Amino acid sequence: METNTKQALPIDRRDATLVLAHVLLAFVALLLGGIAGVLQGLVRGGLITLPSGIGYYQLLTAHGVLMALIFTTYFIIGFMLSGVAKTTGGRLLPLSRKLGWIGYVLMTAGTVIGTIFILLNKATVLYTFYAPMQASPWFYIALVLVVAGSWMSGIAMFHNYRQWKKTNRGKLSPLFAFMAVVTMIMWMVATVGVALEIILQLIPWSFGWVERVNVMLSRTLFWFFGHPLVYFWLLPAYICWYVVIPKVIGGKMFSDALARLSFLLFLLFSIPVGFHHQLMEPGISDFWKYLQVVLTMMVVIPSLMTAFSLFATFERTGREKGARGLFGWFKMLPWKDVRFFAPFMGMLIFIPAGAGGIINASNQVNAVVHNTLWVTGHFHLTVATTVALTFFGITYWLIPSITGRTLTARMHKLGIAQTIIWAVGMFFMSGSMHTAGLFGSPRRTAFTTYQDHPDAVFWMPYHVAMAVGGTILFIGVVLMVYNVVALLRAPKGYTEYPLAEVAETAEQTPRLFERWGVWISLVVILILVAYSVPMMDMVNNPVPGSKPF
Ligand code: HAS
Ligand code: CU
Repeated sequence: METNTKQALPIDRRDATLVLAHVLLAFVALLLGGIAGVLQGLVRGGLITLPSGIGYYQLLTAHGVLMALIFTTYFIIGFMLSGVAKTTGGRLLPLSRKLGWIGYVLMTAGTVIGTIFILLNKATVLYTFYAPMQASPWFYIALVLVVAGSWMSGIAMFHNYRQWKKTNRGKLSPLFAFMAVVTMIMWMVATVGVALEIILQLIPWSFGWVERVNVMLSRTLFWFFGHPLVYFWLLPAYICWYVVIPKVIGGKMFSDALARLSFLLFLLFSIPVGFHHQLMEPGISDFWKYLQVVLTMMVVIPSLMTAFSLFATFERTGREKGARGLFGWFKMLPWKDVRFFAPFMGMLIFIPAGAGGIINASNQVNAVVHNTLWVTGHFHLTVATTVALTFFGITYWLIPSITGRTLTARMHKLGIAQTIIWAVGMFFMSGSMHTAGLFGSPRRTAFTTYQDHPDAVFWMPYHVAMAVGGTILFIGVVLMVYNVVALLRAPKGYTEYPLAEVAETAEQTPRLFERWGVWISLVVILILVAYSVPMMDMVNNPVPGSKPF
């Protein structure tokens, strides 16, 4: 029995441990972040007051940091390390494995220090840590550790990929590894922005070495990172959609070339678009905002390509199974398989979520929605539903496959129940956020009646609905954590690591797609075009920043 399970693991046992360590810490963060989330939802709905000693904004910071930064990053790195190991020889090379562990230790040190300072109320600056709100220097140092750790794991993935290319000269790399490499290159270029902000501006300022920071510049450096950050969450979900889902539904991938091209377009257009978060800010001239809005619309294209590719995969697979009529294929999808159902709900919800993003990006309409709960609604659909449900869907097969256990029928049922609870909770919460936002209810605010302002009367019922949705979602968090524990204790056996093949009809993939020098140069050129002049303006005409608070 023991030897059997040993052979059955899809990746080296030592790598399986590394991956599991990442995935489990991700779910610890999800649980802690979920507790903060439900409490703040109840406060905002006017249903509870917090015990003195805990602040609303403190909880909001804990929620944002643990969910959006910690849960995602650990899960992404664990998942991508597993897939890179699986597709480049079944294991991480010794150097890669070592880097993976160094990365894990650095990230965990950062997470622990950061969480402690948030709990001490010394880092109540929300997950975007805008200056002139100031945190303890240790909070910023903690963030540097998390980013530095993620870089180690990125280098680990590059190393495995390069060695594979060396020993398989002239061959096209495995698609999963290629996608992981694109994701990590994008992440590394993007984190340069936030690293400059933290190291050159925020740390010296919070130690008191300098009195003021250039706030415009700091926000610009943040969003240079902040927008690609959202694609750092999305691309691993897309890896699952492109590479895993076709296999799970019993079909083949529509096109390898199209999948790679969409990832390359994300690499090019994810970064030079940060101004779409700053459309309402002074200090950036219209021309540069306009240019970045155009580039934002460019980055929508690879998502539309992804939607097309998925529909094609679903329809073809259905027809091969004998589906008839225009929509007969729909019924052929494996609705009772949680590996499909959870990510599918993520895809479905990404249709309105992405449409909301295009609304945000349209300059004039941004004036209506910016800084309202609408935006909070937008990102709870994108990252907290599309991405989160896809990650949950991955968990159901990833944990059993790397621990040598089976995904039982009972687990499928629990997973489907979890997905439905999540979707229903989010329908209430995010739906109310969008609506209240259109009525003008601001984001990032604790409970208030605005001195009984007449408009606040419209908002209140929606704030209560948000709290109801948030409570349902919290049940979803608890059930998900239960599911993770149940997966760890499932009966011993074999669960496949599902990776699809490409359809025979697909086009050949152009070799140009792996000429990294070309792509990285284009990234640098686009960034220089979109950012150098406006950033020089900010440096040359600094607005004297206010004193920290
Ligand atoms: Fe966003 C704000 C624009 C996508 C996350 N966004 C945010 C914030 C977050 C976030 C966290 O332009 C708040 C930051 C803060 O704290 O201030 N966003 C966009 C645009 C897109 C977009 C244009 N966002 C995302 C994704 C996120 C995310 C993805 C996380 C993962 N966003 C904005 C803007 C703001 C913003 C402004 C600033 C607002 C402000 O004023 O502050 C696009 O990338 C969206 C493209 C997506 C699509 C959808 C394609 C659909 C697919 C599914 C296919 C479905 C299938 C199912 C196949 C066009 C791929 C089959 C169905 C059957 C029925 C069979
Ligand atoms: Cu953005």
